[in-house]
Amino acid sequence: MRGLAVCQTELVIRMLDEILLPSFEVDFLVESRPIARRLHEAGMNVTAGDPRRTDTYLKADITPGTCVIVEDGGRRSLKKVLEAIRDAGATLVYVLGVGISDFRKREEELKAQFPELYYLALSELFGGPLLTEFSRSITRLKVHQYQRFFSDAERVLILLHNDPDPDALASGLALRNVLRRTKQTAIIAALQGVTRPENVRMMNLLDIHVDVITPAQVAEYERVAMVDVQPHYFGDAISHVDLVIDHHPEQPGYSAVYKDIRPDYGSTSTILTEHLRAVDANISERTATAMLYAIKSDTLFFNRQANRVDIDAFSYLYPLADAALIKKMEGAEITMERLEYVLKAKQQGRIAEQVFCAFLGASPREDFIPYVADFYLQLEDVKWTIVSGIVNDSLVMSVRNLGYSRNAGEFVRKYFADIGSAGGHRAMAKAVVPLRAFRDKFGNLQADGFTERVLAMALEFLHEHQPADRKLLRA
Ligand SMILES: [Mn+2]
Repeated sequence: MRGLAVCQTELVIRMLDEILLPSFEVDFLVESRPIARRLHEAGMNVTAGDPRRTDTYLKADITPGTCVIVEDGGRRSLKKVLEAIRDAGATLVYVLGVGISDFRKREEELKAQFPELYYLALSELFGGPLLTEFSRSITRLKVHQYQRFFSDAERVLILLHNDPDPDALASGLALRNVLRRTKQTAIIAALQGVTRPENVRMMNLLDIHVDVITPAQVAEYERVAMVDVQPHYFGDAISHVDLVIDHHPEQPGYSAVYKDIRPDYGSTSTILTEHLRAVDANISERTATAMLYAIKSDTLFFNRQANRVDIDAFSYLYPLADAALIKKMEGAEITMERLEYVLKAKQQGRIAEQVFCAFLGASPREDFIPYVADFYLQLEDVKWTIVSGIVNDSLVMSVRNLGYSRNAGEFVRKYFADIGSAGGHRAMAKAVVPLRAFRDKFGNLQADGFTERVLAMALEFLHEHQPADRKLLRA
């Protein structure tokens, strides 16, 4: 493809020449004869001419297919230049802003007169990669510091939250990799082991071992790290922690020697991918597979709280991981036991205005509840699911929605925050309420009465703050 670049600055010319050749054949047009001469002597295709005159472009032989790049240093004469280019018949016109502080405004101004042009700002084109590089060097510094701090310990502990999920498991493996340790010298542990079948399957397929330990045993380790969780989670059980890496909102009231908390990240594995990249670590297929699966699972395959960094980490890990193994881990979601609860929900559940509500009764494990909630959200006519059950002496409720209506977290907080724990995101939320507290507030409801009551709450919540016409659209 042929290009003509209309520039004033030598640096811009040299840069474009370096970037565009040899994929593009580019001629440069400059106003200043001395610059033209100098660059010509340096071997570039540079001619001098008046950029405000149409015949300059006719002489340069531009056609509607020529890509014309015009440097914009903020001069008033730019519009004249663009007019001349248009009159000469060019249609592919790019304006490259250099040192324009408010380039959006400048773009708007120019587009009012030349709607077909494209505006690119040099700062924006370079900003991304440059900032990534710089923030990587900050990460590198941090990683070097904690690597050193952990290096002289004989055995270190990597502690995960209870019933570790894929992100916790993968982060454990990743941190062991950053610390350059083996399973003998860096122990991955939790106070309560893995129960969800798909997570057990992940552990088996990837041969991940999680020790179950007591808070007293934590104190036996010279260095303690926590991943995907922060010390407040354990209450007073753990008195000392050296390193915390987590993507949940930062909690006050604890001190750690080092921490890296990034609440805008979709997973802790994303943070650890950056740690590994910052120090150029070799990532084994096993670790990459675990981390890739973790990012997928924590962001519900980029449906929730995923941002550019998660997608970056994903594409970095993808070629290193075993895709077939990930497929196998995902299939592990469906079990006979879970299908029993799906059936129960079908018999007992109610649906109104695209809200599906069901009460599963006593459930031996908590994971049946979110599983059933996720399951029914797949139905074509369902936009919200609210599934509850009783685990031990508490009512556990999982709420899911397709993400473009009201906030699921707000729903559980509104009705249950005063009697239990309730919280979550826009598209998924959870409440855990002691049965006694629930009965005190709502009375002693039987299964059907319970479902009706919750459904009524959901509809009330969805109808609030919604203009009538929008309600119809979404119904
Ligand atoms: Mn996580």
